[in-house]
Amino acid sequence: MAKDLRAFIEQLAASSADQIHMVTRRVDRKFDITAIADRLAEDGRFPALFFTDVEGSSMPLVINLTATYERLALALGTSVPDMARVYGERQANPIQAETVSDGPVKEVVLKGDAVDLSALPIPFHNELDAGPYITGGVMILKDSDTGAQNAGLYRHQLHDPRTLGVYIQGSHHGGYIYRRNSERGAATEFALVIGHYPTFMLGAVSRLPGIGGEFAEAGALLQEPIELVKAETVDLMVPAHAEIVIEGRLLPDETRLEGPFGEWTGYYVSVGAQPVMHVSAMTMRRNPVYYDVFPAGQEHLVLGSLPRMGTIYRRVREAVPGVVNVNVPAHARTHCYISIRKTKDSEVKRAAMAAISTEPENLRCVVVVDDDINVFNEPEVTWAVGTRMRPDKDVLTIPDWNGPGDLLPSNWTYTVDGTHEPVMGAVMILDATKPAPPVQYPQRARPPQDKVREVRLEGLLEAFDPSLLRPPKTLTGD
Ligand SMILES: Cc1cc2nc3c(=O)[nH]c(=O)nc-3n(C[C@H](O)[C@H](O)[C@H](O)COP(=O)(O)O)c2cc1C
Ligand SMILES: [Mn+2]
Repeated sequence: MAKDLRAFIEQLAASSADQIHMVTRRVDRKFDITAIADRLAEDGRFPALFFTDVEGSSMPLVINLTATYERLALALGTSVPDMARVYGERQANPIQAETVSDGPVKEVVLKGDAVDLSALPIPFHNELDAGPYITGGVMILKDSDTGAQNAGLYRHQLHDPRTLGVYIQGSHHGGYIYRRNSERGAATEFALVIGHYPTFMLGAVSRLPGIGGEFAEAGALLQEPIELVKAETVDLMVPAHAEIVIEGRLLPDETRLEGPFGEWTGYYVSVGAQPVMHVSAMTMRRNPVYYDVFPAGQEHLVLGSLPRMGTIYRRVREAVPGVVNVNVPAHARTHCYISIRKTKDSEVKRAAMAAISTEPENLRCVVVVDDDINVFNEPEVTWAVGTRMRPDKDVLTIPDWNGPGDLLPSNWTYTVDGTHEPVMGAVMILDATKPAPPVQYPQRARPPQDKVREVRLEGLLEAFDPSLLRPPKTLTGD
């Protein structure tokens, strides 16, 4: 069976009862869905939520499906401590997509006036969002110079039942393709894919050299080729096993006000004139599941960070072969923790430099630790910073490293009269490693680790018996 959205939902439900929950009570698409997810997040819970009754839509909606590293690791068939390495290694071996003649995404074909995007359960997510947003859509565009298909995950405001907006950051390929076509006065065809196996979304978010290659990347992550079918009204190939595909055109230089929208930084930043997407067709399964990403929350961060972690791991390994692991924490995509088996003091800066050159826009704080520190255990990382770093020597700040402006609010200055100007931002490298051998540093105090690994907890811990604290009964007859 091809790996698709529903295959992953089933896999998840089978993996553990806590991973996915169903909500059958009717919810309003205006904030009910994200309010429930946010309430759970307050308690540190990020289960996938399957809503069966969204007001005004007959389609179920799944949010938070891709909100934790554990679930993304499950999709990759690996574990969290191994996922950056696995991701980096698979990236190096793309698997080309295959063309097929038909697929489940064609079970229903709607064209022209028959399309009504308001039939999709597109939510309003955060309080000041300008409207409902499609947050889990992968947009496919074709590079008119090479014919290569490019894919990226971008935000799409619902303007009206057959019109969407799109915000593409300047350096991303999607924007480049659209600008180039606009310069020539040509329209840009698009296909917007909603709902697939999580690795398809990860492939679309991966930062690849040159335009295109995302489907082959997704195939590598999936370990099987993505199957593609011809779109109905545009000259593009779309995944046969998607839930929903929306097709249409962007007209040259046509813009409409887009935003505000709560972004991955946790702020509303960008509002402005952005390209407009005119819809010509929608194809889908007979019973599609609408895939939604909770923006400005952990799901947005995790989905954006794993592809970067994989790339950072690969680049750092080129610079420092003794790299052990990399974590971009789920709650702070601006941070990166790298553990290395250090042999020379210079390896710290080399590792950090490799990481920041991979991810120049977003990283603010890179912490390098020794190999005895688990980078996925943040208290341990903080402990290493507190006990192995000397702030006067081990902090390196690189000014004017990124920006000016863009999505990070600290890359702007703000004035009391309400104006703001873009400025350059800096990055900080913290060396929280011990001096390289043969220098001796005090030993870490803990029980022997081989002894800890031998502990078997099953059946070890029993319910406490309070009678143990009562005085022993005196013998009868005294
Ligand atoms: C949930 C999520 C939402 C995203 N939204 C946007 C967006 O609105 N605009 C954008 O330019 N990039 C966005 N990205 C990042 C791009 O998908 C990513 O950088 C991708 O590699 C861009 O592909 P491209 O360079 O081929 O255009 C988002 C990523 C994630 C995970
Ligand atoms: Mn690309």
